[in-house]
Amino acid sequence: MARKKELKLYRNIGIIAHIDAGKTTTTERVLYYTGKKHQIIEVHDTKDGKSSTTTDYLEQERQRGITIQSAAVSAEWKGYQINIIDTPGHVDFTIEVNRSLRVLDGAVVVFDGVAGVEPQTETNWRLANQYNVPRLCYVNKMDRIGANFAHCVKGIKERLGANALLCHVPFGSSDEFVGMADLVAGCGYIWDSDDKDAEWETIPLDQIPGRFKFATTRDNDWIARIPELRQELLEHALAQDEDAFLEFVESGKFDPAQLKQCIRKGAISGALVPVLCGSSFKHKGVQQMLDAVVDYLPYPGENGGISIVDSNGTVIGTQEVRDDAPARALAFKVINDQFGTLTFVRVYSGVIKKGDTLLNVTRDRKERIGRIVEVHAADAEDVDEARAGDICAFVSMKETETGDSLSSPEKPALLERMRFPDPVISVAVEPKARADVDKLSTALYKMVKADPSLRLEVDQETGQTLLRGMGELHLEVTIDRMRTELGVEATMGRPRVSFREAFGSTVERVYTHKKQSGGSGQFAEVKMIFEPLGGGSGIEFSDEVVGGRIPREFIPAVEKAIMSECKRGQVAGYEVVDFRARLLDGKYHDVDSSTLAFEIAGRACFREAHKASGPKLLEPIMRIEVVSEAEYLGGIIGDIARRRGQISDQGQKGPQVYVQGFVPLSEMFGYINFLRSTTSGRGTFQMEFDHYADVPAGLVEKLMEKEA
Ligand SMILES: Nc1nc2c(ncn2[C@@H]2O[C@H](COP(=O)(O)OP(=O)(O)OP(=O)(O)O)[C@@H](O)[C@H]2O)c(=O)[nH]1
Ligand SMILES: [Mg+2]
Repeated sequence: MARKKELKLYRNIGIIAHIDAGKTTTTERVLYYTGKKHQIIEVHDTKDGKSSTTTDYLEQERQRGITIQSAAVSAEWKGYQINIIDTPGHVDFTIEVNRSLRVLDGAVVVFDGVAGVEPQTETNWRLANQYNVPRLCYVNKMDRIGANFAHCVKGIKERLGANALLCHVPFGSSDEFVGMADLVAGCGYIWDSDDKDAEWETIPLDQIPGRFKFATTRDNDWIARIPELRQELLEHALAQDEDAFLEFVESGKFDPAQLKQCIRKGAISGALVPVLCGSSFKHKGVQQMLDAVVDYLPYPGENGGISIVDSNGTVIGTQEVRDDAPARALAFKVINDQFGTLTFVRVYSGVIKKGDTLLNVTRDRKERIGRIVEVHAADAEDVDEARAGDICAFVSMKETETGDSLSSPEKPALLERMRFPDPVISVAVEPKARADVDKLSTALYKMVKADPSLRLEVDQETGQTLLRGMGELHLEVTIDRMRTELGVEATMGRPRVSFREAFGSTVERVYTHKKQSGGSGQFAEVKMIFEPLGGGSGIEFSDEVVGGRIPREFIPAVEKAIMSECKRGQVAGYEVVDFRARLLDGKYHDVDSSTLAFEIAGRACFREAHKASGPKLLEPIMRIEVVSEAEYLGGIIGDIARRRGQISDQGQKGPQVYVQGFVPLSEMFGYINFLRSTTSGRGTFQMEFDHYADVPAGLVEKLMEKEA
């Protein structure tokens, strides 16, 4: 069977932004205008539980009015198939943006026209840079009081470092916002009402100045600058094509189709970032945004294929997006719901048919593809095959997890996976009813499998089950979803910080394990050096034994010992990270040496060396941004200092002020209560993990006391 639709007519895009910028609201409009949906539901009208937007269908999403998991929908626009993933903006759910961006070809970055660039916009922008995802900016909420296009564009250029290409200029702001100039098409669009079915009038650029007299100079200035901005856009965009640019400079002429081609080229290479504006809530600019998606964002593979890597993650090739190549796909999401287990994949090459057997290259296991479905938010539709460029889900896969590569068994290849964020906070979890211990562990295991930014651990001292995650909301929502989706009720302890430990200095150590008890004894000796490495570099083990002084078969036992013993450091029992363990030399005995003996020696050597190194305690440091009225600034800054924080930046954000800085997570619990009382409920804050840093020596004991 041939392809139903040419690859060039596909767009796989993500909608990404800071929390509350209007991603879900925009997605809802897209579904309406593309004829997929007849009724628009507003995010803030779903708390009663009676209705839900298409993409925020989880009970927890409706109640809180925020997106928690990314949801895919598809729509048809002017003959193009647009697959959209609506992602969450809350920092606790970054993993959803991360894994979506890994498999998408382009993104629309949504901005709140009042707030401009916000912390999570920056994080998501950096992720999109990492995965090399072309994007366009959509400045939403132009209808809100205080909407400021200039402030937003400035942020896009300065804080995101984007080469912004202004394609739109707003007509008015707040309740005067009626439309925008389209500098590419050379005309303006004016809506006659806020209704979802309102029509817009198209007028030539030269008629615009006479049409408006806005309340603010700022809005009038934009209108006055339209001719200059149009000229700027033309020069800026046509510079993508030398011939077109020269012709334009000499004659002032250009071909409109070529202009679009130039913008497309610049957007796909990342050299240009088209900037649009609108108000999704008031139904203005959404169709124009869809046109821009089709015009400027790439079809699958247009921006290059996916990297093929070896088992160490080193890039060794590229897989182009093509049907006539071996089947290769990347699993990016696993969910458990009423359909059973759904494994979402992005197919990069080949054709995968129902009934095929694929190889999970990551785990070296065969998987049969029983059913293939196209998923539309809460609904799924069976299909017979999936092709290069498609995003779909396989039903009831057994072994495959997020980040795994699936491939035709004859031509296996590992595809570059996504990186998962480190969880920084943990809670002890217990079943509500004692009898539910087993049910709870199965349910927790399922939740963790579906969300790679969660981790499950057992506290070796207390025997408690610990769930680690990205933030308090993340853990709360996980426990709540376990109740609604898997029917298991659990209680959560107080959230705790995930501390870590490190070597304080380089230490060399010899450890001899010797035991003589009656018959055969135990003997193993290891000589090792432990070297601290820089933050985030992980753990390395190198075998430098020469001359068979430790027989080959015993070396893995030493490595295993280090990898497991490092889970409990000598400061306070936290995981030891970022070091190199070099096994230099050792001794063995023909009869008495064994794998076990070397494992015991390795463990003891690690413990002694770590203790002797002057070990350090590390704590997560959060990047925070507080926004509030200027009058509370002094109180907020003083408080950050008391929490061992440091201010990195402060300034004006619309009518409010913002303060950015770095504060240890252990000082941030309950911060919301402080902020509410200090600012009479008007202040807001955001925080996200930034890095681990040493706990000052004098504080270790005090912090550990607080933890206990
Ligand atoms: N005034 C105005 N409000 C808007 C606009 N777009 C969205 N909103 C409102 O902003 C709030 C948040 O909108 P959402 O669409 O949920 O935002 P989101 O980006 O999906 O948020 P998260 O998924 O939680 O990150 C809702 O109350 C929307 O009605 C707009 O263009 N103008
Ligand atoms: Mg949302």
